[in-house]
Amino acid sequence: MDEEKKLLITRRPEYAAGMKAVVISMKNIFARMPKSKSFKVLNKLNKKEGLDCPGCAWPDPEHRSKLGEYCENGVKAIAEEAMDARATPDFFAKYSVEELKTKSDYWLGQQGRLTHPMILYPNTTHYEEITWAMANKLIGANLKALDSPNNAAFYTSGRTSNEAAFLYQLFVRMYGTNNLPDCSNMCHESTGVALSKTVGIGKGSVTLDDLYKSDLILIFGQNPATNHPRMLSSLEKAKANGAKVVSINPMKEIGLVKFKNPQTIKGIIGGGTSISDLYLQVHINEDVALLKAVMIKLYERAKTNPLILDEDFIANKTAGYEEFKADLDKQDLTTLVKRTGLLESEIDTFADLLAEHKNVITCWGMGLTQHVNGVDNIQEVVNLLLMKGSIGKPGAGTCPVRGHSNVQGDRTMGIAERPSKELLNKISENFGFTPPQEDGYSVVHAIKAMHEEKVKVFLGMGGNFLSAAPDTNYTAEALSKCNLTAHISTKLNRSHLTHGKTALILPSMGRTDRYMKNGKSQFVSVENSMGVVHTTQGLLQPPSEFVESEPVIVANIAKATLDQDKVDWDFLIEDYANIRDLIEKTIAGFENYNERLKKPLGFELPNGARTGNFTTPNKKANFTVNKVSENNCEEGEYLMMTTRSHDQFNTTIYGLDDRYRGVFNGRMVVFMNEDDVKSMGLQKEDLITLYNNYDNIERVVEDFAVVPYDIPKGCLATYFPEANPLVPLGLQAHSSHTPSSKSVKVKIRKSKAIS
Ligand SMILES: Nc1nc2c(c(=O)[nH]1)N[C@H]1C(S)=C(S)[C@@H](COP(=O)(O)OP(=O)(O)OC[C@H]3O[C@@H](n4cnc5c(=O)[nH]c(N)nc54)[C@H](O)[C@@H]3O)O[C@H]1N2
Ligand SMILES: Nc1nc2c(c(=O)[nH]1)N[C@H]1C(S)=C(S)[C@@H](COP(=O)(O)OP(=O)(O)OC[C@H]3O[C@@H](n4cnc5c(=O)[nH]c(N)nc54)[C@H](O)[C@@H]3O)O[C@H]1N2
Ligand code: SF4
Ligand SMILES: [Mo]
Repeated sequence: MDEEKKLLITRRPEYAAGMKAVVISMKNIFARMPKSKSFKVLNKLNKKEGLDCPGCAWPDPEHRSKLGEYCENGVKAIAEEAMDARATPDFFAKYSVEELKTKSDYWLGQQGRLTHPMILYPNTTHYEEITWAMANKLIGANLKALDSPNNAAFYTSGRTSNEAAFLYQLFVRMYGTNNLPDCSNMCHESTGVALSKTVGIGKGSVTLDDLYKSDLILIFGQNPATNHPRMLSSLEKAKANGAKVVSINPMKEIGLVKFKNPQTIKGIIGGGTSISDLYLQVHINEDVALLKAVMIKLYERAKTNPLILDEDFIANKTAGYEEFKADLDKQDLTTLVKRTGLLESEIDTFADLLAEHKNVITCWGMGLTQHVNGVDNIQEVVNLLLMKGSIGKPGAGTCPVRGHSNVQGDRTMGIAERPSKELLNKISENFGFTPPQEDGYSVVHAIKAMHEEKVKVFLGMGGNFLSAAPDTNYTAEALSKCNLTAHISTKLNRSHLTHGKTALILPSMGRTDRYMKNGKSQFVSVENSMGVVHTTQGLLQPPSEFVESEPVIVANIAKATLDQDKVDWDFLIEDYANIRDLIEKTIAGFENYNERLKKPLGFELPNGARTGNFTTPNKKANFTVNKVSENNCEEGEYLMMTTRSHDQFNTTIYGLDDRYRGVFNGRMVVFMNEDDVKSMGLQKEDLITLYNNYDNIERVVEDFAVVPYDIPKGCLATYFPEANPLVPLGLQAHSSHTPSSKSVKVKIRKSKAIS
């Protein structure tokens, strides 16, 4: 990949995937590792008892394709982790931290796997090698020196296994804090909050089988062709069974239009499968307005055909219906329709589809969660499902599509800054200490606390906190104020370069690495987006003898920090089955954990909403009253979303193309409606500056090239993390505190010509 190549903006392709996806994925992996090694891993990828893909959390089907049950982006995730390149101590001796800061995220990633624990001492310029023993001692000493355990924050990113996550939260709580901010806070937290309140479980209710049985699938704010590519195969199967699909998304995402499945003859030589029967290009953050409008129209249709609604379900299984209905009756349809930016006839077609079909599934991604009213968005989706009685029965329900491959499992294991009383009681019962009871810091709270110098030690279990977080400049200041920042990482990233007074990089094994203990190869377990827990086993030689597995790293930090004898950390890491025995005792739903993991497909966790047993306090599914968004842009203001390109996994940049949107060799772009481009006197590829002014602070990013695109007027799209400096920390969802990175008001001006 050549970073010097000129930006190229072309027409979008007509479909997603096809043979091109296969060719590109193979090119990508062969550029990073030998063919023999590539095939060795790919042969095991997503096989029963094999290696779980480190990419997204989309579940594996029961019957796996002989051609390989993985996608282009799964291959890229493997290649990025298992690549042959190495960032050794020599590399760190060659480049100062200041020099590394000038490099792109893509370049940093291409330097390869980390091989040794490294330290940056105060007031020095280069990372140097350190032993594990010294590194652990330093972390322990820094943690012990704090006035209160609440002066430390312990971040987690969602690739961490169940075993490592369980040990990590146990260590953190024994140390004495619930400061466990998590990538979930920036991701599906709004989902967790909304679903817990309305249906009693913060996870989705459907299985893959439900998708195949559904008659109508609604996909809100999600781009599966890039972020959950195998979801397209599941949608193809659902469509073959007769399901209709409606996509609700401001941007025209090509994978939601047409898919060519490279695993079928039809996909290779045929015309492919049309995915969406209806594509609603709603204005950014007007999903509540759209849902209200379509629900009003459903009631109109129900006057002549009451069977459209499930009155029995509403009467027997739900609460809050009167308030919900009374509020809906007060809404003005014309105003709602106007807010959506859609034609009323499009909303009529949507209402007809909803009226004609009984079993509805709603899928959603970051397009619903990352708004100030993110929780309202999801609660309103639930209202629609409840009207239709479409939850708790086959072929219907909620399907939030999770991001990281084990983000859901990490939460189940107790990575939570607001833990349930049930979890805390179990910990106290099993481990003989009283865990902290007060809420800890979420991501945005942790950033503020670091900035205010209330948090002085930051430990990251995976992830790239600086680049993932909002308000990049403020977050950088916050991290710089810490005494110690330490990251357990597989690859070099920007969070290692904006650091506390002392900084540590602790090299970790990833999914693909084989972990041997006492001559036995250990496996770990993970939970997918549909609540199925199963094993994953690495098979490659780790990058160096100094790279440790995550549970071992946690156990050794715990030993260096805690003066206790309640947990025998060495025994736990002797055999990971010992950790699973403790999980079984502590976390509901994990009875016979070790035994049940022997089943090739793993096992399903209990899910009340799936069976119609709502575990809310009133034992009902709850209707709610939700407000439409409060985004009213003034003249010259746009609403900007930050989204993913096809060549990235969050802050890891695999390449510089976004081929499904026709953009090549560049990421500093802004997608804009063609009329807006014209009315601003701009042209394709003009460089513009984006800026805003929240809380009297001007936030600015410069030199983004204009890409005219099929997106509603008044809406802009940029890539994450390049546009994160524009997302104010204070702009966050009510109740979930998720940064509002999909609706940021910005203004634009032409950048000064570079002479
Ligand atoms: N290859 C790859 N796979 C990934 C990731 C990755 O970066 N790369 N990231 C992983 C992670 S952690 C996550 S959380 C998921 C994310 O997966 P997605 O949820 O698909 O994430 P985004 O790319 O942020 O895109 C969200 C979609 O929401 C739309 N959208 C934006 N604003 C609105 C709105 O107001 N309303 C509606 N209806 N739609 C809106 C955008 O146009 C876009 O299509 O993917 C996971 N999988
Ligand atoms: N503006 C904006 N901001 C966003 C988003 C957005 O849509 N827009 N999306 C948000 C979302 S949904 C999420 S989930 C967050 C993601 O936030 P994070 O989870 O913090 O970010 P990642 O980029 O996934 O983390 C990548 C790093 O994880 C490390 N890593 C990878 N695999 C492993 C492993 O197996 N073990 C260990 N120990 N380390 C590993 C590598 O060092 C790599 O550099 O970003 C959020 N930020
Ligand atoms: S859909 Fe997700 S989990 Fe499956 S192979 Fe692709 S990236 Fe991996
Ligand atoms: Mo995410």
